[in-house]
Amino acid sequence: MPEAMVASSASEATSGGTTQQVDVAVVGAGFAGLYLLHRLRKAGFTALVLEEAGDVGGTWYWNRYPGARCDIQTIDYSYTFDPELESAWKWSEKYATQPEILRYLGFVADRYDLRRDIRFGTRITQATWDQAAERWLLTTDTGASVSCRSYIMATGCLSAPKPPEIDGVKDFKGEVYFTGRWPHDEVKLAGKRVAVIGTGSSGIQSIPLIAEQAAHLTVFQRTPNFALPAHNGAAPADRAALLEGDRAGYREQARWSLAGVPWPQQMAVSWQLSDAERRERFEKAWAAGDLVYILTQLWADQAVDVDGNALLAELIREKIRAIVKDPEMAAALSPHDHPFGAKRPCLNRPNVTLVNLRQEPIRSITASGIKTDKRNFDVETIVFATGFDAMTGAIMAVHPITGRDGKSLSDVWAHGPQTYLGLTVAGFPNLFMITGPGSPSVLSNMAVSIEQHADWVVDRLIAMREAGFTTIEASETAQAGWGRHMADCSTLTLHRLANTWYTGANVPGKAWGVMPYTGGVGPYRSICNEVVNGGMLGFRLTGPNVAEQCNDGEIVRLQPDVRLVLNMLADMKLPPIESFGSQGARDFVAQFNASRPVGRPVGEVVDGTLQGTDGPLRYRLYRPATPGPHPIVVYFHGGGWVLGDEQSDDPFCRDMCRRTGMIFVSVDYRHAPEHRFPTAAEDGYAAMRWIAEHASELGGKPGPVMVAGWSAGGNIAAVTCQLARDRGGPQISGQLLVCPVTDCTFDRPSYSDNATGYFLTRSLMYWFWDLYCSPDDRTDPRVSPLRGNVENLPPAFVVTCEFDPLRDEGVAYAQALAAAGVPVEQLNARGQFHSSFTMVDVVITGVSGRVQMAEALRRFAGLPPERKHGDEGVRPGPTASPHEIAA
Ligand code: NA7
Repeated sequence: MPEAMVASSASEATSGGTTQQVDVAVVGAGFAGLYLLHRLRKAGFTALVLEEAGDVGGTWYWNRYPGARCDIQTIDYSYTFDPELESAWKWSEKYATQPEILRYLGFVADRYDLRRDIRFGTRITQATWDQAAERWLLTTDTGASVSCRSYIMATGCLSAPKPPEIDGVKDFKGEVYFTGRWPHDEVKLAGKRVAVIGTGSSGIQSIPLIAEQAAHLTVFQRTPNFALPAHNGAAPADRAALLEGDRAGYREQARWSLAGVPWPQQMAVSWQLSDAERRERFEKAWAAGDLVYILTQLWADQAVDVDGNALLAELIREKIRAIVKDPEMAAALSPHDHPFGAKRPCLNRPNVTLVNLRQEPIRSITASGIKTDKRNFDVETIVFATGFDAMTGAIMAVHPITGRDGKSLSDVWAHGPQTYLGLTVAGFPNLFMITGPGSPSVLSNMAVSIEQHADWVVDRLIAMREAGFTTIEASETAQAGWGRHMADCSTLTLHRLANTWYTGANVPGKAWGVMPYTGGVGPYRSICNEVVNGGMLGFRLTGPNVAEQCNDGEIVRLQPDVRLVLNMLADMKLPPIESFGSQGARDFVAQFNASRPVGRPVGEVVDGTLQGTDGPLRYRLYRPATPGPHPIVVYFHGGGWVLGDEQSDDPFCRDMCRRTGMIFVSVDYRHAPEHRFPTAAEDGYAAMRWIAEHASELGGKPGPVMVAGWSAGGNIAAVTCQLARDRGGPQISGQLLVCPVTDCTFDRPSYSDNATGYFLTRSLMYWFWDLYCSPDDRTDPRVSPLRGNVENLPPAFVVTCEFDPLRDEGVAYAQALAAAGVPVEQLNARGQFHSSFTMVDVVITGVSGRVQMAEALRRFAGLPPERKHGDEGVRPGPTASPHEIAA
């Protein structure tokens, strides 16, 4: 190994040795550290990399166990910053082996002459922020210390092996190896009795190769993992052609994709596809042997919905049963306890006998082997493939990291990592992490994420230098906001449902939480850019000769899926809906609805007509698959009294029908401008009356009905309750008002806070009001129920959304009901917009709200709560908890 050569930048003697002075110190000489060094140097900073290992490579230096390979196709797992580098290196295989990746990193180090600024064989023992000097002091195990203005942890996510928490490891007389710290000298396993503990990626990759050498191999498996064939070989011609055809375009697409590999977003949902179509897609993915492909390309709900995921998991288990003939062994190898993709699946497959630790847990390790509850296994070598203290382990290995006011990072992170953007931590000025917890990191193509992080950090350092700032620090507000956004994102995926290193659950005592950012690489990149464009939002910047700058705030207040939807709509640059005219707006809505995911199946959908005041009105009835009779909910669609019909909220009605186990009857009341006030209100009341009178014929329970409605439909539902009370019935047992219109004034703050940018605009509301109701009529309780008598009304569940012009009038109505003694619960949905709850299967974060709505309706009907859909597992968290404002 070449001796480290270190740049002779300014150094000064200290009592413990010399202290080298640099602008930036980077810890780690893996993918991230190497690129950082290259960029920092080019930007004119003095920079030094400190690396514990004897050479470059990071994770790929240490993880050299037999069979170690990457699981992202290597053409994607490469640096992209220099086209000349790209043409100078050719990967030999689709999934390169560890030695080839290590050679590549060595090649990069040589090409840019990086080693001269890397101090190898040096471990950082402590890092301390010196507030007066505005510098970090890094202490090392060699005695020489480093003083730097900025300190960058490029320590990797999977680089601190998890210590084996099994009793007796020290008693074992044979040889012990860790896959994550495999020796550089040859390990002789030939003819030996070997045990491998762990069947994650490292175990599964190494087992076949160890089995080839060992006389006998015993594999100790606690949790079976999904393993897929990798079909390794040359890079697939189609992917290579795509890359070669337009290298810059391909790379750019990767940067904006969800996982850092350019695959399109799947639109078809699982229940839209037939069995045969699903199978065909699955077989194609199985044959492709591509992790990102099978994780993202089968159907849109595979990673976000328990049912959609279960279909895929069962297809994989079918494959396992077909390959492993012994049914007992096949069962032992078949994962059932976690959704596919929630643990990192493995490409490859073990074919050895194994010990199922679920049936006979390891008691201890003895001098001669491994003792389980049932047996003793005599072995000469134990290989621990037991994984890593992921994401935080390598950062916390520098201990203590002491920030401003003597704060220790391990204290700040005692209950789990808190970061701003996964890049910085409040209280730790000028400290950066590359692919830290809170960034897409391990849920992405690391090469893409590393380049983005390194570029972002170095660009900020350059900008600070130009502006005269010497410190940068995340604010507590920004960090707390990022924590909320992280939690919101994690409700979107199924990662929360598995005990994995993604959540810290693999390390006893570690705080639980989904550590990587699950919102995707492209969205994350745009957020990082927005922080910069927003004047370094959420960062405090100081410098000796400039005024302090702190543009404080939260970078993402919308729910992540709402943000995606709104960004998509903004990209479409649509003219305002009101500019289409009423018919044009109806056509637009019809077209828009045609492109949404189809609603989920219910027991039966029946179209019919009912008798309104002036003639027939259409309705659509959604019947649950369970035996009836069912309670009935009369539903009024949204659309500002102008747009929509009995089918326009189809996915919402289906979803609520499934969740409540109730009949939903969606009514097509007449619309403005053809039919102005009070037609919609009177149609609503008449329809409700007819449905209540015909409940039995419709298959419903006779007796009180419930009403529900969204937006203008919420207005009609609220009005219907007042009319039913005043006109002698029929009896209504509860009202669900989702973002209802309740009043004709436009001066509440939500009308200005959310006037534009959230799809339902203030000007669209003005237009709806103008078409439906003349100014003279607007205070009539049949259109402004808030102006009416709100006493003695049925119990209500009122939903309001933070980013909705109608938010405050919904809140006002709930408060008025409560003040009048009506039992009311109110859901203030944080980060949601007007359409969040009706955009079923698009705005997934709306699930927890719909679960609460369904529970409220069941309470109104006197039914017990029912939890039968997998997605109720979504932790409501702080997103949308109903708060009872009156009993
Ligand atoms: P993983 O994926 O964390 O796998 C570790 C394996 O070791 C897994 O099967 C664990 O079972 C098992 N394990 C861990 N501790 C024990 C104990 N105490 N007893 C028995 N079995 C145990 O780590 P890898 O190194 O394989 O892969 C990490 C990542 O590197 C991978 O995802 C790729 O991205 C590259 P468990 O599942 O916890 O029941």
